[in-house]
Amino acid sequence: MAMNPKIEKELNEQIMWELYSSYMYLSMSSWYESIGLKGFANWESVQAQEELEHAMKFYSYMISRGGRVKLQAIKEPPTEWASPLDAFEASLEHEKFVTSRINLLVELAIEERDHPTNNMLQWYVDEQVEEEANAEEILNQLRLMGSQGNSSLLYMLDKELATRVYTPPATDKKN
Ligand code: OFO
Repeated sequence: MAMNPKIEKELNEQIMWELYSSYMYLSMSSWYESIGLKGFANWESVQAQEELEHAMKFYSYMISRGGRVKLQAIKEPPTEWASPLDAFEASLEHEKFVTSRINLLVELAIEERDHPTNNMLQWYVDEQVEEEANAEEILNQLRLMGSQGNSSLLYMLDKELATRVYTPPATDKKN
């Protein structure tokens, strides 16, 4: 059993983008640690773990379809940002890019009549709605504080972001 080569190529590229997402959020996490925003650092580290999970979900799917996974180079992420506002603007922009990649994959699966791949991708379609909404929600709070940041509000938001916990995926066969 072999995979459609066009789909296989794009899924391999997508694994790289998900790993890049993980790398970028981990880089954000370390930057937040360096400026003393431990709650923000926690939030980004959970995000980095979720992105690894996204990459592994594609990986397992490819293997289950007889595809050949070929890992690609992951580019170096930025290591600092001008402010938390700047970092969340970059996150939202990146998630919009990832959404456009998922849409492209769905369109390709439909074009190639690859129904299982189209079906698998619907999880990512829903996930991207959540990914963009999460980044946007925090971005809006940061915008309300003003670009200079109101330190007591920032402290409160940091406390809130400290509560995010990584939940490993359920061991459902589809996940
Ligand atoms: Fe994988 O969702 Fe963000 O990038």
